Amino acid sequence: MDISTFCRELPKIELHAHLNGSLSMSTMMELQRYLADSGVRDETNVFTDEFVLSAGDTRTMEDCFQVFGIAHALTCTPGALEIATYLTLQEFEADGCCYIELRSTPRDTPHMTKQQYITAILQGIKKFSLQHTMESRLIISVNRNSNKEEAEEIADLTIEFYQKQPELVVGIELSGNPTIGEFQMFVPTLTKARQAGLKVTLHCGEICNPKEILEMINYKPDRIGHAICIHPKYGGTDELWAALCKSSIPVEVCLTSNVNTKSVPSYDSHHFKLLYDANLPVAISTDDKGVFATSLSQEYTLCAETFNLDKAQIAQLALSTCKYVFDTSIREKIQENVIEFTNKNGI
Ligand code: 6MZ
Repeated sequence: MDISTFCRELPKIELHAHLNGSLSMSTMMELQRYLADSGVRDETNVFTDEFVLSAGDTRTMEDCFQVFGIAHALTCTPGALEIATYLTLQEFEADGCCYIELRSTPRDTPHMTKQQYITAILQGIKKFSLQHTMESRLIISVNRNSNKEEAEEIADLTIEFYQKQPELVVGIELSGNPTIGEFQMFVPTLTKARQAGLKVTLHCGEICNPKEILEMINYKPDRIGHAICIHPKYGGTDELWAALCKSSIPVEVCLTSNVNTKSVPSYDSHHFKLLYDANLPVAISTDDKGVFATSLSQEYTLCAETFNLDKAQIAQLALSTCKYVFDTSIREKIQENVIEFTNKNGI
């Protein structure tokens, strides 16, 4: 079996996937048809081609954040959002994913409230789970461009849904354009959710901001996303790198996203190698599989080919990722999936 087939068939765990960044072109087309049929005023006359960003694209990191508006126009009703969730989960499962923590930022739209937004995604997850074996959970996102009141509102909703459906809602996270907002402002809000029992993950070090990165590491989140500008080689400092190594916080690594947003210049120079060589916990993830035209198996394949990892090392990456899932009750079950596959393939 060649490495890309191996990576495709390996049971994988996705821990960093933004719903609206994960919509495939076919899902977007389906949503356009659905909205037209539902008689929703067509704000979706959008150029879906503009949605995909690839390496060498001249758009800046700031420009990247504009493209999410295209997906947002298509997920503006509860029905559309439920379909988007269902189809996206279906694609992850078809790609060999056995457990996913999908994340999304609740929005008020002319057609729904934030509460209805969360309900629609959970509806999509439940419907999917009735007919499929992949296990799906939800992490609620807080956008860095929110004000305190909005962040607080989202955290309160997250806690409310978590208390009612702890089997589905597992965490809260901070994301959005890293050039906007300050982590410190969100600390009381995130802490409230954490004290209620939710796990926390933070987008950390997507741009160089040593003060904020240190504050984030010291906050001891359950995971962090990206973790680029930490080592001195990547614009970080010895102090930050030492803090990360000491913390052992698992890092959600998104190779294609980081290259396409130009946060790292190339796959070869991606900081995955540093994290891996330092034996730090990593979870290979897609970030926005629609925007960056990737898949989880493609990210594993890229990782194997770029850093010369063999099948046993790749399988070990999937296996160790099981330890970092927020729903700890499912850990053993998904570990068994990976082990069964490796045993079957003599690895
Ligand atoms: C930071 C990102 C991101 O929440 O509407 N998002 N935040 N860094 C990234 N790296 C490229 N990629 C996506 O999905 C889209 C939202 O996820 C966040 C942004 O806030 C974006 O608007 P949802 O489902």
